Amino acid sequence: MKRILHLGPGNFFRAHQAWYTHHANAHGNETWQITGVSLKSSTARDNLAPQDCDYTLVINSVADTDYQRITVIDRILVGPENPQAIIDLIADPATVIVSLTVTEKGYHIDAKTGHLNTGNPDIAAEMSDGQPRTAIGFLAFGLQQRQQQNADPITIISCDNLSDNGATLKKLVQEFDQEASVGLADWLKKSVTFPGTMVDRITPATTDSLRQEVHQKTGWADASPVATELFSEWIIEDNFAAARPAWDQAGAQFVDDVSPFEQRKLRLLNGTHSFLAYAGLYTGHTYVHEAIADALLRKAVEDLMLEATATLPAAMHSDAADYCTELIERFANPALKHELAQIAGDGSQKLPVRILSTITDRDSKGIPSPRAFDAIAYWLVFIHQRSAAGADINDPLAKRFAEIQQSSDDRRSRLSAILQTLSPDASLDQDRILDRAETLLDA
Ligand code: CS2
Repeated sequence: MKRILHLGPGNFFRAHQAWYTHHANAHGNETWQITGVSLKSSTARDNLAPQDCDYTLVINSVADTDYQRITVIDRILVGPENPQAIIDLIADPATVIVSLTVTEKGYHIDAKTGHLNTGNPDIAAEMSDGQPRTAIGFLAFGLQQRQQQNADPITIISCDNLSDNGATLKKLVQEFDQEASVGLADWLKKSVTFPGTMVDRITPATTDSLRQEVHQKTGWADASPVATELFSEWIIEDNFAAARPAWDQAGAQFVDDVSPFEQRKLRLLNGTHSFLAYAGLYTGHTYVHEAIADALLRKAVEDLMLEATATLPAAMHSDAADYCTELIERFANPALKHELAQIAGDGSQKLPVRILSTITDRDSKGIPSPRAFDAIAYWLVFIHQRSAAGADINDPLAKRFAEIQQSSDDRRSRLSAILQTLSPDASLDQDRILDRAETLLDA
């Protein structure tokens, strides 16, 4: 039995990687088990432990619903309760892969420099007291112990929506290593790989009505079912330091270069998702399928898809139209009940990757990006309106947004300060975005 240690055992991971691993076990020669690690809250462990970490994956196609019991997770550890147990597992030779879905903000990238944000209080604390708190800290200290104990090669896989997620994670671990003198540099080069990945499966948050549905249909009072769509895609750079599950037998693809697939997914799916979230909430919708049924929003999404497609590598052009048509069908799936508010969270971390990237690429060729500008303007309006109403904002920069709200009586300067948090390229036509946001606010 081989182990994957997975940081961030949330819904997306349970609909995606855990599902692939569960099905790969049925095909491969070797059984892989996944141990989950929650870095902050104990909720996943508290819900899953009493049911042996099994759960129901509810797969919603437009036509029907499939209820699959996934049995690949053996336990879930909670970082703050016993950090050493997690370090020991990273060092354990039975652990062959460490994977992550910790969301964009879990990487602690400084938006201005692109480097590890050593000013983050958790990163600074773990560097000074050697007690890991973040994914990067756990990796650095866990790899340090592995190097000292057995030095077996290991693969670290980021499954988050970052551009160049493998290389980015490697760079962050190297920067932590250098800054905190962990002593990993040579061994990292020799024995640790960080394959890039493109991950895709739309996975809403769990609701009480999903729990009731699962109970009714399967007879099992599952405390933690996960709903997802039928579509699933996982493209993985074939760069493993040691063994890997037969994920390809379950539908994943191993390729030499993930980046064209990753750019296409981030800019087309995630970019238009974020657009729909902010523009849809502004327009009064609650769910993605409602927003995409709104003719004006749908047209805007199609325009944004065209803007983004023009920035993709040539290899992605021939089937781009089919890809976009399928995306719109996926968004329109009413069974998913995917809340726009869920996608709207953490915009400060998501928009640079999903939208600014499209703008920057087009700007460099002198081509305007009106719909991508709109996406940023709707986000500005979202942050501005919520700040003004004193409502909670789910974003690591929430405190900064509250300060901006207090900083000036002038609306335009507050909007401009919010825009600065994205660290936009100096050449970006910011006035145009601000004008658009003001028009939306005055409408
Ligand atoms: C969404 C993603 O919440 C969001 O930001 O855009 O979680 C999206 O559903 C997945 O990346 C789909 O693969």
